[in-house]
Amino acid sequence: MLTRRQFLQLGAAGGAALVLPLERAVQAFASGPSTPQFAAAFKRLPVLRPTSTDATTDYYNLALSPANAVILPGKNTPVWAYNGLFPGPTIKAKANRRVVVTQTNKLATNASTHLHGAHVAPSSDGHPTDVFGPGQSKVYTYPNDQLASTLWYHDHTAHATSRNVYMGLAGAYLIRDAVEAALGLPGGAYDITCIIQDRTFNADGSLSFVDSANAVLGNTVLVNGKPWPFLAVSGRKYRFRFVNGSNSREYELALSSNKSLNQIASDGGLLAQTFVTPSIRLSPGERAEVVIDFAQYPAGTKIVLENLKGTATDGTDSIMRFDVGSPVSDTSKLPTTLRSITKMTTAAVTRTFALSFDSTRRLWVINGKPFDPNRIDVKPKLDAPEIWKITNSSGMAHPFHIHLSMFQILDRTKSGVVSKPGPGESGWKDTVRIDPGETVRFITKFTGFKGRYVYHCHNLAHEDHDMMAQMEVV
Ligand SMILES: [Cu+2]
Repeated sequence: MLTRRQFLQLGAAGGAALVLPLERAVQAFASGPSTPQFAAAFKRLPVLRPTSTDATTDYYNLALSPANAVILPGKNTPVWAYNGLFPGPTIKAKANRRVVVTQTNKLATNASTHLHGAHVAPSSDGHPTDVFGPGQSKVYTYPNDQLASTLWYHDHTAHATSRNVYMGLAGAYLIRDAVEAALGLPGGAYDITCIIQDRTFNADGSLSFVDSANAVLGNTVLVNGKPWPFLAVSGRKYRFRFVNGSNSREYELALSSNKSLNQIASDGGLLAQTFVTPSIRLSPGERAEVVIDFAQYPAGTKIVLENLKGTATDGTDSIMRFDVGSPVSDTSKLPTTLRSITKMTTAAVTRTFALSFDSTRRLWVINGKPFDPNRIDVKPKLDAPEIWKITNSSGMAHPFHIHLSMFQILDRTKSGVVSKPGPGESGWKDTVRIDPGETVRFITKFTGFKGRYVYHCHNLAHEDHDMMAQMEVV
């Protein structure tokens, strides 16, 4: 009899065998984790302080520079960092209060910072060609006229995103609002962001980035820049904001206690209702927030956050561990009903997109075309709802991401079977996993800003090679 995990691993290995990237095939022979698991203490992401504030705006500075991170025991890892931190510092914003971030590039390479999930003007969106070079600065303005949500900022430079993010250019950006505050969810020290990224290291501790058009997969799972960390928790409720900041790896989060996760939010913020689920799939770029009540476990219990998509041979089937301590008083709540989400249902415009691999050019393409910043692929009208129908005819999954607006998934179709999105995918999204052979339809509306934005696969290997296209909102 197979366990659930063995079954899933078998399914993943069997179904994907033909498209297994080289990196992964090599890792399959690994005999165990590359570095000790659950030996490093969990690191909370530092929160960036504004340099000044006024009636409408908080002002921040970020410097992009080379830095040394201590990731593996006893070793230094040269990284490219925001303010010297791997990952970068967390920016905490309030809905409808502006944030202005002045970024200075002290790297020897171009940069362009995209705030993933943000509703912003094109000039602040971090378009792949809107780079600021070594020695230059750029001012990004974020209106935050959107719902409470877990966003993340990361580099988006054309054809260098995969390398730049791998080297460390990523950080969290949280938006809060009054609706969320009124729910009484776990807050303060009990509201914890976890940026999950996989990396491979050279013997000297340096990052081993090998550019690939298929997948950039690491054999070491980092959470907030620490390998497979352990987190001491009290016996009470915690809120975790999981960000899949990995280049190519998809995770499926589950608890080794076999208890369910209480999912409260996805990419664009709170779900309508808390979704109790045994596991959550998270492809690159996606976010999921959960509440875990550790009061249900005796002190001394150790619970691993597992990755049902990983493999035991290299340890990527684990992410981090919660070490449960004594119970403490807990006035926080886990409401069933979270936020009202008005369903979008009709649109006058339907666009179709085909995701495939161009085997002649060895590139990933959208509607047969690789990314060309001089070409406008679609021209959505401001404020006019659109349905996007995206078909993946390739052998690999693609996390499809659009800039400027959140969307609502309408349905998934595979082998002629149409299914509605599950509760965890029924809120606001900016990235949706499209499995091989699958068609996904979502509905969206581009509001607030006219101009050029990109949409692309968020497997950064695919994005760089060259599964990205451009829209101009008119
Ligand atoms: Cu892709």
